[in-house]
Amino acid sequence: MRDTILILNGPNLNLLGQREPHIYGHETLADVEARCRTLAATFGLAIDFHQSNAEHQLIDWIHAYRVGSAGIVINPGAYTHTSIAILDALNACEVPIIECHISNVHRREAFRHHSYVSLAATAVMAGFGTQGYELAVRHIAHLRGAR
Ligand code: CA2
Repeated sequence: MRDTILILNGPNLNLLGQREPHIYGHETLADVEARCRTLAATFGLAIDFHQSNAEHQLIDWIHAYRVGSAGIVINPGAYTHTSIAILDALNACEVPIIECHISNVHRREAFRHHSYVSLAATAVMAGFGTQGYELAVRHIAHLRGAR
């Protein structure tokens, strides 16, 4: 647990690589998972990687990792912009939280410009494509070195 990063993906991200490649790229979530695992291993870290379309499931995973894990990387999907429940769960966390968006939400529709999750996040990534997940893993490894 101490050496494990939880990577969470919210609604519709199971479709990654299958639709809207001009926004989200061609990689699937399985590709992202594999690259994060390989990178994390170089830091002696493990990855627990999950996707759900259900808000309560995401919250249950956050609760399970909120204390004692290496950190949480979360792409909450559209819940970013709507979910006070996910914000409350993240506010109960004692570990670093990296909010990760594949697209640059600030170049998109106005409703994507506000994030509840950012109120609890240690750091926020947007617009790095799927590479953002690896950058987030790298940053958690960096923070651990500093702890
Ligand atoms: O840019 C991101 O990573 C987002 O979190 C993705 C969410 C969107 O609601 C946020 O505003 C920004 C949407 C995820 C939908 O994922 C799909 C992937 C491929 C095809 C269709 C949907």
